[in-house]
Amino acid sequence: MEKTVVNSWNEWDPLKHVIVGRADNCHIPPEEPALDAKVPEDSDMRGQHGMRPLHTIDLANDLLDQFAKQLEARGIRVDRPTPIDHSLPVTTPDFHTDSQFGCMPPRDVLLTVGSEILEATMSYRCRWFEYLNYRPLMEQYFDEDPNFRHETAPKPRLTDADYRPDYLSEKIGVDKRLKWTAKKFFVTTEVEPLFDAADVLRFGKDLVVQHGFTTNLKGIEWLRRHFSEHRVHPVNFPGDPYPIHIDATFTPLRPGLILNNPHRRLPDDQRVMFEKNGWEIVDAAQPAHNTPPDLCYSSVWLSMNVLVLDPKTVCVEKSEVYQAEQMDKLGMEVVEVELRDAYAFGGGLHCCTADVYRESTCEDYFPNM
Ligand code: DAV
Repeated sequence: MEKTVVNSWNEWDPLKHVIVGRADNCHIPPEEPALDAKVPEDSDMRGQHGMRPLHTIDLANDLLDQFAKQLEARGIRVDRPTPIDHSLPVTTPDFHTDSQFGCMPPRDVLLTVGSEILEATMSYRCRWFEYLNYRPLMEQYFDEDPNFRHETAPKPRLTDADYRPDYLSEKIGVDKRLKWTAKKFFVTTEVEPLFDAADVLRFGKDLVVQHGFTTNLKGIEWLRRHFSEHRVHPVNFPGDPYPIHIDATFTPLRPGLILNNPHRRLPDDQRVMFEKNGWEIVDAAQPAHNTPPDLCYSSVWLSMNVLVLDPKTVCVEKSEVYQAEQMDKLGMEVVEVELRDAYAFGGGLHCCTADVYRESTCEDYFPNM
């Protein structure tokens, strides 16, 4: 077997080793404050919880297996998590929830920066133990790569004090949500550091972190102190009524080029660092669908949740024809991957993967600050 190397500094350098999630035993978690704030008010998921229908799990797993095979055929090593029993409740001295979630989106939990993989605090109670799905892999990498740094962020208490009660109402309405999110009045408070790994984008020496429902300012401050050799930039995207995770909003494709969701544009004052350094931010193509699949948390903008294999090659979901067309125009070779029937399990092609190794070094792409 090839030597195991944990190392990845950005979102685009040649991918050599990756984790692809699994849909096994995935649950719709019971209501809890942070999750309620995220589930769209008209969603078919409101008021139901429990294991997802078995035939949908099987279908999602087929697609994830097929994606893993496609990557392997391109010479990329693929590892898979070991699913824990997501039906088990979680009880800590501070909270209780009747079930957990799943392990389809490793990107939400694992943040790879250089030779480190950091387990995020997470911000939903049902995701408190999600890192356990990946522990067998972390233990293996620890044994196989003497330079691998396995880190974990302080486990949050996730008491009610972490969540704004204003968001508990089921009938807030999109207008009010947009006003609140524009003011950065998010569901999470600033009692303790909270972040999901999928709110972070890696640009070599710079980390760009979305402040929103799943990551608070204290979480960003924790990341700043933790990655003390990096520059950490908080960003937010007014226009998103449910701001969780940056990867259907802002998608770097290669040095100098980023796709931005046209409904969630980066505000002018936050564009300065990109403009000063010759980075182009272009509107992403329209999604091919008007609605997300059934029982899905994410928006139709999973169209731009792509996995870059190298600065010239990108995996795009097969039905997302407009996104693929735009990639082609931008000079990227498109690898079509069928994944839409797995979206409901935690997201798209970027969500369902986590970097282990990209052939990359820590570069400074923003010398003019
Ligand atoms: O647009 O619903 C999805 C991101 C999932 N990691 C959205 C964000």
